[in-house]
Amino acid sequence: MSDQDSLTYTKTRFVKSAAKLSQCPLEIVREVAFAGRSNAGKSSALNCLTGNKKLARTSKTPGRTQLINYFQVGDDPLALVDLPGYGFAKVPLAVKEAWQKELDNYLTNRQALVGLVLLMDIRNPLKDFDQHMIRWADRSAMPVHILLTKADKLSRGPAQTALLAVKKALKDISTQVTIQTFSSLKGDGLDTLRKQLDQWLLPPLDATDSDDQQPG
Ligand SMILES: Nc1nc2c(ncn2[C@@H]2O[C@H](COP(=O)(O)OP(=O)(O)OP(=O)(O)O)[C@@H](O)[C@H]2O)c(=O)[nH]1
Ligand SMILES: [Mg+2]
Repeated sequence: MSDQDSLTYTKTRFVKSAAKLSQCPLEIVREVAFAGRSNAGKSSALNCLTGNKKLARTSKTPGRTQLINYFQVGDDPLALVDLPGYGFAKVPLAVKEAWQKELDNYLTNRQALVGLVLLMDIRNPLKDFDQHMIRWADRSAMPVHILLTKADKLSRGPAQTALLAVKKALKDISTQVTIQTFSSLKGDGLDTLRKQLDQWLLPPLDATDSDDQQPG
């Protein structure tokens, strides 16, 4: 197991894509999921964090990530998870609903999940999907780390104003919520993100972790 103070995120590799909870890898005992509306920048953030532009597929066409994609960090049973983006308009409603159901099932029942990184475009935060996720996390006592993405699209003043506004809007949430600005393009905010992921993923893995098996 890791006895380091920080994980080496550049040592991250693709493990598998799961279409539903029952396909999620059992060997992973602890994971952090990246969630957010389609086009929020989830795959870009993962690529930036791992220094591998080809790790997660990014696209100018929203809705490209349709599966629960697993990326293992180093040799420990730890993973980063790229979730399908929500809200892609061109996907038929029935498909959207099916995905929402799978996402809810994953969030509710995945034992390995220890934290959620919620990505929101800094110019357009706290949309319905984001609020839904935050409310779910609050009810489930799941810690959330919010990335206000594409911060390079705003200058420093407006970016800080947006950060403060989101902090204020979430001040009554009782689950652990941390918020930062982030730019995959510039790499701004990477250290803060790494520290949060380390906090969630690094504590020693004990026997109780691996005893928890998810239901099929
Ligand atoms: N300027 C800027 N553009 C970004 C940044 N992050 C992502 N983008 C762009 O936003 C678009 C969507 O990024 P993705 O990383 O594919 O978004 P996603 O959340 O994975 O989208 P889905 O897979 O559809 O859910 C791409 O064109 C990216 O190049 C950023 O920090 N700055
Ligand atoms: Mg994606």
